[in-house]
Amino acid sequence: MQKQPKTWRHNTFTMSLYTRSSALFLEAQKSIPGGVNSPVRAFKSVGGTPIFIQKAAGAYLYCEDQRSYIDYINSWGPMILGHNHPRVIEKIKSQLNRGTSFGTPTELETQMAEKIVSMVPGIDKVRMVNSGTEACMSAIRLARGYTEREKIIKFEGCYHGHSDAFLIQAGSGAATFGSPNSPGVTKGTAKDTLLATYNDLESVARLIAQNPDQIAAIILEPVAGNMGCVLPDDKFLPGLRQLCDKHKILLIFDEVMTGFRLALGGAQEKFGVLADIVTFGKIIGGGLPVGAFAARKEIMDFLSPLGPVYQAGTLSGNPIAMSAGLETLTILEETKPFEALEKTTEKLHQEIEILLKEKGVPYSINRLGSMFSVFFSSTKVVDFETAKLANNPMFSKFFHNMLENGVYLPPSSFETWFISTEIKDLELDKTLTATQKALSNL
Ligand code: KE4
Repeated sequence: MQKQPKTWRHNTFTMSLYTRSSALFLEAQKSIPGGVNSPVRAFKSVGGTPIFIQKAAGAYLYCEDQRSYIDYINSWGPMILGHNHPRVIEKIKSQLNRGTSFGTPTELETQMAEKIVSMVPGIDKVRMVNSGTEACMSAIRLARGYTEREKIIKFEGCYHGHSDAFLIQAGSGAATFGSPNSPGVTKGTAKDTLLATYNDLESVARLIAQNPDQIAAIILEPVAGNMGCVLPDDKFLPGLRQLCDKHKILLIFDEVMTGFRLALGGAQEKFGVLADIVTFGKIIGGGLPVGAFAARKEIMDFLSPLGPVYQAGTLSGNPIAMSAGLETLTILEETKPFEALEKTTEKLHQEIEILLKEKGVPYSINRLGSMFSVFFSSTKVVDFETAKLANNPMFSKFFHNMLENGVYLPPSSFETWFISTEIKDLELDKTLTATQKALSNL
């Protein structure tokens, strides 16, 4: 018997369910670090062996072992319209016949930029990139170039991609600056990233007072999705806006997850608070690699080739990705599914809550729009510290029980469930039946 990979923790029963996925995972690990191209896919947080997906359609994923799952990951957010939306596929196909990449300006990019500007408040110009990481990394460089300041403030538990400035954890005790949370990130980089506590305006004011006139930007997820779903309290976003105005700091909303999900105009529209720079990803690519960052003209014109702040990308504004993203945004604009998505998510929340109460397990639930998280903890989750109190082993068991009952949740309690327009009553009923079985076997 071949040596099992250290992440192998399926029991024999489960192994038999996923023979092909298990074999593919063993194979993948020979040529891809950890067998995956993004760590969270490896199931390390929940244990067991990742399922290899062969295809998807609508609300469903179909794995290599001929099993189907109701999908609550939706590729970590992009597939708000469900998988393989016919209109999106049609646009991709027709662009394919015209070529895949030119490295020149195309009208599609202008149409995409104009569409985003027409939907999102407070911005005049957009620069396309290829991922959320690139969008957030570029936004920080632009903020530093524009303000001629070097430090940034981010929040514990918020994730803005894997560029060095963001892979920072809270410094020890009195130190106001952070320390690297990954090898390869230098102390020099870490000293310019300050860590505040989500929903704690005082922690931000303190950092500003300790670093007068040195902070270029404050960046946050206006609704956090990377410590599970955590909502801003009523005063948080307006309070940050006031602090930024007072101290001439740029406010950056990382809307890679919330953009075009909470509303056409994202969190800015939902909460009525305008950022200075907004970053996007996920949904604007319609399933293809796209990121973007946007701001008012006076800031964006600092970008090369107009201004001194350099930023570039071989495949930025790629015509296939623009076709998929443009059609996705157009469908969202035409159908305005946000109220229906909120109703579906509310029903899921209410029904799951009844089952959790019946089971008698400690839980708290956070939800906004089509973002949703169940924490196995009786403590309300308002920041990273309270998120960390949740019972991860219980979540892991729940995750695998749901998987075995045909429901694919994000494989970490520090992630958000994403609801797509293709989750209808049938899928809700199946999900609740699966939840009842999953809780009974906890
Ligand atoms: P990407 O570089 O992964 O496209 O985007 C980084 C990013 C930036 N900002 C926010 C708010 C994000 O949620 C993300 C990426 N989200 C994770 C899931 N929580 C992507 C999944 C993964 O890392 O594989």
